[in-house]
Amino acid sequence: MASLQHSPAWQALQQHFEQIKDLHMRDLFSQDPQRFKNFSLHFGDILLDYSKNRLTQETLNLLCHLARERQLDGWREKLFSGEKINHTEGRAVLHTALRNRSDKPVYIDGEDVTPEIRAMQTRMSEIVQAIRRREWRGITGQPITNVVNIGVGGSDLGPVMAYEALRPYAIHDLKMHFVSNVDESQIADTLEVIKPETTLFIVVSKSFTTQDTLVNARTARHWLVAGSSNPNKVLQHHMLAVTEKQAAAEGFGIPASNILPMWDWVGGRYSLWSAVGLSVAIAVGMDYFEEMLAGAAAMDDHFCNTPLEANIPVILALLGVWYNNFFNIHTYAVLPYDQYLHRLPPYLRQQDMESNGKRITRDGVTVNYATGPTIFGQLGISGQHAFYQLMHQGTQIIPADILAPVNRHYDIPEHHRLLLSNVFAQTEALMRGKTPAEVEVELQGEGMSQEEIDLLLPYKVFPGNKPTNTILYSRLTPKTLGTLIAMYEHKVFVQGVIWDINSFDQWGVELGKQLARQIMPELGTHATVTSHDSSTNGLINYYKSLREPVKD
Ligand code: G6Q
Repeated sequence: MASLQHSPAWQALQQHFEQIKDLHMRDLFSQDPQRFKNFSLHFGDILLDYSKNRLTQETLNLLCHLARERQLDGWREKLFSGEKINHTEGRAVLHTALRNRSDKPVYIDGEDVTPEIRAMQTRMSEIVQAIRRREWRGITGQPITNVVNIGVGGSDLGPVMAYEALRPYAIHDLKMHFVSNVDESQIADTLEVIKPETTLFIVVSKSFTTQDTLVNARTARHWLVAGSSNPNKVLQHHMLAVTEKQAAAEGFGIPASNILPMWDWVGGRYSLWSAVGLSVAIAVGMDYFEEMLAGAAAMDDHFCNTPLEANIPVILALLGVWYNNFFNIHTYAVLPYDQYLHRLPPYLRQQDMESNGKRITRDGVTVNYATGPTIFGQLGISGQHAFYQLMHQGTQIIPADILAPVNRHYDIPEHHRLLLSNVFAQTEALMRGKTPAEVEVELQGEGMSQEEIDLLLPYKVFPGNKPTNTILYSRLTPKTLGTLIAMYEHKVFVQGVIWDINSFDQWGVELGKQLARQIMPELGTHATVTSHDSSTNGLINYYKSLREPVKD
């Protein structure tokens, strides 16, 4: 296969880009009254409108040609069939098996993993029901009222995002907490509002070696067992683990019956579908959790069986490639207009940036093209009053996904229509902009003199031509959430295939961890540190000079 930039499809796209790069979307819309129809897709109750992008039918054809040329079909087959496509770690990538609703076997090294998955789901279901029915009791016989998920990265961002997204489905007499930060403030604040007798901790760590998680788990254990004559019994009632390393969790004091499995073929940032989602299942119940899995499975089916031109994750991925590699735009915004999706941007930031923040191809060569972009975002409605200024009138172009529910969870008049009017207004404004002639007429209408108009006009012009995808869905149900998350997972996968990188390892998070392990003992002494560069030495020594005595 030709290297990416020398491939015929890439070259054709490069030529095509030169022809269309200056087209304005205003003109594309006025030339084609069917543009919305031609560039939008439906899946279930989800609509993807991608007509407000800088593309023509030819762009789309060439992008799909690129995907075919990069053998997307073959890679998709490898993903779903359990081939070890995470080649740097020698692992299969089978988070899709966790939501496979059929009983079709899924083999890894010749062994069907479906029975193990079903056993995990059965155990999850038993735990969820026992807690929700108040049958799982604390050591003093009181029911559990607070659940604390201790985990970080992939063992935190997915659960907290999904829990927040599904709050309308959660029971109210169980409070969920998420502790991820080694900064003791987070666990200290959490412990302040809960009681040991009524709290259950879930320590989520695939490796059971992550220092951030272990230090929080030790603090939680200490708090739980303080003054107890039978710490093992306390942990039996108050601490669970989700991990691949059962022995390490048992060594920590968590009884085997309280440990749910993980597998090396599930990457941390793709693990929400496993027992890593236990906190979500406890909050919303196993039925809704399974609906979320079903929503994801439906998207898996769409991804596997829909022609590329109508395949939602494929289209999203190709648009990303179009901007990243041809327009040289390396930023991308996720802007939900749905309060319950307020944790989606940080979740997708990890999913995308940890997966495709790579610069070495599958053949070990350094790429000479851009790979994963910088992802940022927050609730769109708040962003409008803040950073949208740069999106409208700054010097950069930031393509954005705008997500919004058509229907609301609460029946309070006025709010939802106001919210949605902003969704439509923003995408229109970003696309159309405002021309000097339009500004002039507007200012004249306000009664301004020509002199005042001349002064103000350049500041009031909006260039427009800013791309957005609008994703509308009926309501954020568990099923819709599952579908949307799987859609983004597959989008990231497709981009990894095009860029010829391994989206499933994350060596880049290692170096800082290694150095922290070296620095930790240096912080425990009074000796001046000289073993690093002058900045790092200077910072450590400044820390030592100001540090107040603490018990460690
Ligand atoms: C995700 C990453 C990373 C990981 C955390 C927690 O894909 O690998 O975010 O999830 O470092 O790891 P543990 O679950 O092993 O504690």
